[in-house]
Amino acid sequence: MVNTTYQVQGMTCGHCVSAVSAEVGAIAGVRDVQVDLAAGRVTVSSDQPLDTAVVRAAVDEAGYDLVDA
Ligand SMILES: [Cu+2]
Repeated sequence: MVNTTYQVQGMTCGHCVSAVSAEVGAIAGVRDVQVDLAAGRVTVSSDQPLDTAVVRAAVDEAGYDLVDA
């Protein structure tokens, strides 16, 4: 299991958390998504390391922006 933390911009409420969790959670191999709304942090647990471009696309699909580390 791999845990990766991403910084996501634009989340403001529980609905945003649900949207991001649903989109990122739908990526193949993702087991769990934990969102820290106050910090704008999204921690993803997956079977294999994820392609950042795929995570970026999922976050974008939800309507938010992945911040470059
Ligand atoms: Cu919201």
